[in-house]
Amino acid sequence: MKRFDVVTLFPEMFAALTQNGITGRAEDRGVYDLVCWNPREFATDPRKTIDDRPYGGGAGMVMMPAPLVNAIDAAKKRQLGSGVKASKTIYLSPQGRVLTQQLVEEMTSFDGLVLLSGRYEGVDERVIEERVDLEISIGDYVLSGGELPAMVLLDSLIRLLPGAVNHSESVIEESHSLGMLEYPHYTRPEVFKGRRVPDVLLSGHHDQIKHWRNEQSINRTRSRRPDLLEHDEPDS
Ligand code: 4FV
Repeated sequence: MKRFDVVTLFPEMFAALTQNGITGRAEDRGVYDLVCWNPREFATDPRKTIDDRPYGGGAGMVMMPAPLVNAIDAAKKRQLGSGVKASKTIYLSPQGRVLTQQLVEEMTSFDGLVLLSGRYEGVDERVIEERVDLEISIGDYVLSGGELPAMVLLDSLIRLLPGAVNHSESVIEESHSLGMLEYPHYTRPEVFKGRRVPDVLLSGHHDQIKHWRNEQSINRTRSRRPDLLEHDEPDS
């Protein structure tokens, strides 16, 4: 079982992941468990303060180091206590390495992840220096919190875990894991608003279908995301 721990001021948000769809069913199946740690419960003052004004001035607030480090240490203690060997602590932030399918596949090797979801302007830099192994960004835009990025990361990871998806829901032949965009998908009816399903898909010729789909992926990738092809031109 994978162990996921999240340090967040909004633990209730993670019900979106654990109560729904493939990620919800995977938790029910014991593929992973997810525990949230609220830094407020690790605040050191009676008023449970977890944020303060930035040194050097400027707008907004910064998350204080102590409540975060205390929460991260509690999460790591839980992971160690439940037999986790390889655990990584990840801070979700726009300053991080941009998430790709390849990076997600690399992270399936860790049996434990501690995710730090920030709020306000971010966290005190010394938390990152002291406790963070890797910073990850889900994209070059600014959100109001790190909870949605943490769920994006967890969703993309959980669906790759053994036992998470049924064979009919295969994640194997996914174009993105091949560094390309997905071919178009069709289902019944054969004609919708006068638009027909491409004949090759109705032909039953699996080789021709596979070839057509590969062509579609290459053409779409070339026209929409040529940057994805920079690395290597897949052999047609
Ligand atoms: C973000 C991203 C992101 C920055 C300040 C939360 C916000 C606020 N995280 N990929 N893009 N985080 O915008 O990961 O605390």
